[in-house]
Amino acid sequence: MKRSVLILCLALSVISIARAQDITRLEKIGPVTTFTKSEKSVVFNCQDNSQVQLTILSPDLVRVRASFGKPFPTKDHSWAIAKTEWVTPRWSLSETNEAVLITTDELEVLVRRSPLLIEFRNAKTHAVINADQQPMAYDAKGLLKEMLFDSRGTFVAAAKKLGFDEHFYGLGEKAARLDKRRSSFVNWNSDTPGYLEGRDPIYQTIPFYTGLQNGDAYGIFFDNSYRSYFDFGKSSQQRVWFGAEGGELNYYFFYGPSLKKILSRYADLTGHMPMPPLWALGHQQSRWSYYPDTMVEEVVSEYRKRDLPLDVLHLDIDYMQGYRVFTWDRNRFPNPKALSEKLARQGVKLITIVDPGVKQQQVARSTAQVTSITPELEPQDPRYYVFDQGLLNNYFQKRENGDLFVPRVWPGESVFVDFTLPAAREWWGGLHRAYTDNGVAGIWNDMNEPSDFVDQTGKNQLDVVSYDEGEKSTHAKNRNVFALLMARATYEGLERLRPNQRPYVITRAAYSGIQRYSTMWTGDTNSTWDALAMNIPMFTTLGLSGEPFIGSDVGGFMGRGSGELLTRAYQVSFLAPFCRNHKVIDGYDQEPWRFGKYYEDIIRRYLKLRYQLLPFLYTTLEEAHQTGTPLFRPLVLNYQDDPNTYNLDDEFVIGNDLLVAPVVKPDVTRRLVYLPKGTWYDFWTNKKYEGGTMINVDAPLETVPMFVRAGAIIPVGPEMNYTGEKPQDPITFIIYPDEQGLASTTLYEDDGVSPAYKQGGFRRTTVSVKRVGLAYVVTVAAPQGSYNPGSRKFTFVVKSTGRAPRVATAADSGSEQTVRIN
Ligand code: MIG
Repeated sequence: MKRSVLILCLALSVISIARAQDITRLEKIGPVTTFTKSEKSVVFNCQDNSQVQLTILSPDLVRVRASFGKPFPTKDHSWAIAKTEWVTPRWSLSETNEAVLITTDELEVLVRRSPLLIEFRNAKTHAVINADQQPMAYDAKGLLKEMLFDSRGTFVAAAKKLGFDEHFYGLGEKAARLDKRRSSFVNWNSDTPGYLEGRDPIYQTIPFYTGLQNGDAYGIFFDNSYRSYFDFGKSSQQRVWFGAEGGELNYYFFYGPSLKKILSRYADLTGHMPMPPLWALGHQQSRWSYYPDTMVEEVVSEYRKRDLPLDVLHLDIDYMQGYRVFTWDRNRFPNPKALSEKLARQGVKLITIVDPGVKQQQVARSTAQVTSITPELEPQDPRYYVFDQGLLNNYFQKRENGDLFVPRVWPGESVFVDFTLPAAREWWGGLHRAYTDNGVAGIWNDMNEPSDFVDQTGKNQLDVVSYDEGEKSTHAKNRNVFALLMARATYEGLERLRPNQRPYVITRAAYSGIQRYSTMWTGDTNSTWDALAMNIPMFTTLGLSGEPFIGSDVGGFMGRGSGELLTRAYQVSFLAPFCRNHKVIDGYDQEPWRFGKYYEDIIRRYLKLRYQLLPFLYTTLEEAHQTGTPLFRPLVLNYQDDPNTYNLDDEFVIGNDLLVAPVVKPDVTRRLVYLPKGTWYDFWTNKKYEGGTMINVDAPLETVPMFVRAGAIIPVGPEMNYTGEKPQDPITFIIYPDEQGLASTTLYEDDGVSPAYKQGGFRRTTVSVKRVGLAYVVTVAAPQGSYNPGSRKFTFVVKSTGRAPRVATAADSGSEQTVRIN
């Protein structure tokens, strides 16, 4: 009964929102009267006093801004943008009575004067890539007022023609399938435990998508942090539209034609993911919550006893004194430093959760200030140093009437920091000393939508004011960037506290640009097959949205799983960058051994394989850092000319070379696998397949179907139970020759911990192989970079069908060398 009422309410609200959002009723921007050209942009003045600005940032990147009914404000700021200074490329302008044409080496932007319509075309072929379906529009008459979060906003929107065969990717974390065609989405960071497919919005806001038609891709980043909407042809077959409940119509247009090129440009614009520490690629175990310290030790020793790989153990909210962030519960964790040292001897690091809610603890005026140098270890009654300091310095969010904003979260009545204040960010970052001094290796940001138990829609925060670079704006604008700024404060704090170590942060909520500061996980999933199946499109979609370091609670967070589900979940996540098993407080235990030896043995095998593949995974991760191309990819990213990949969301590729087709249904031991054109080797049997077709393969619980691209070389290291347990010696290059007998790769290595890689402290080793007669000749090029991995051996293994692999070994000479495999 309760459920059906809920469903009815949901259905009604969907219908009314759809009607409310008819953007054809909005006021269209007026026709162009005049325009002015400057060194990098063109400003169009319109009949209705609106202005439109096109800025040429690079030959494939143009920014479009519109200001309705008034000239542009002087302030132009976004928390998402990393690069504001671009070297203006060569471009030109020509005009006719009807239109103005802007041309770069790659793009033509045609601006029709009346009505004002923008069209993007390929500069070489003049083919239209993307065109306005109606002029940019705004809600001059307040038609949509009722649906706004904050009625003081003005809805702005742009509409594009929907291609008959156009496919859409991106928007970050969505509980949806890969291809977003004919669906619509809302962005409003929300705490949505146990979300199911179709639940929208969930935790993050990444207003960036790519469109792909006839193998040609473009991207649009609508950089507006207000609640935003994207409709990829759901409400109408004529148009795609996007809009927001306030702020500017401000978007960046990227031209590919390749998706990879768009992702690389998006990374330039919003920031490249820095290299995380190598240990972050290790297996991680979490639970809400492991305590006291002896329980933590028990879990770790169980891992070691059972010969299961583990690098990180997470402490969820119960390690704190009454959920006070930056404190330790002294009964549960009397000596956190000793604990972290003990774990370190077993190769395990600690990550602690940090929520944004600071317990509101009003103090008696007479009480003396805490002067301890380790306040995090002191009893926090009667004074809680974090609340004290924040209050004293005016760092907490306030309502418009000047009252402190008091949400209710885990510590009870709490306050939130105004992270738009630079001084508050610096203070918050510095507070992490409470962890780093105690040997904690990384920080896990949760509840940063920000979640408020009083009300999850944000209404309770409507009039909360943030400094916002002096703009003093309210929640409607700041909600979606709260987590980005909290992660930034955390990252920058860790950087200052431990300048010789790469910070490691995990976040639940986000806005575009988050990849500069944090990795992410997909929040409170269910321990169900449906939720597991969604891992694949969610991970690949995040990768296509500029977030390469992602993962999900392995086995699912809520509800009771099973051995089969957990095993299949590992067969998806053992190749995800973030591989952490985590479980809700009242759920059935889910560590790898909890369902018996049969499942544990299979899980062990995949975890061990992950650790062997670390040289390969790390190399692919570095590619994400450099180029923005994610590690965990949908096939369409590598094969965008192949329509068979456009909505394929039960397979993925790691980098360019390893295709994985997991089973995400119960009781299934065979499945269909689509292999793109080219030759593929079965990872387990070396059997060769010709791609471009669907094959039917065995997939018993022990085996996840995996295929290696012919022409690839996969570098692997020794088996390990934690990163750094052994030197990477030997590095084994597993060679999968193509039809011509060729294969190649470039291995990336660095020290795995320090920021030295930014100054050339890495080693790149290119290995190429060719068949000469019956033998194979391997050439190892002289390595690049100043990192020295020390003396070690290389092993070369040539895989071929139907015969034993051929092997040769040689010492790594540190310079160019040739090895013959007979
Ligand atoms: O209100 O810290 O998504 O991973 O275990 C729940 C307790 C708060 C939500 C996170 C989950 C975590 C839990 N948190």
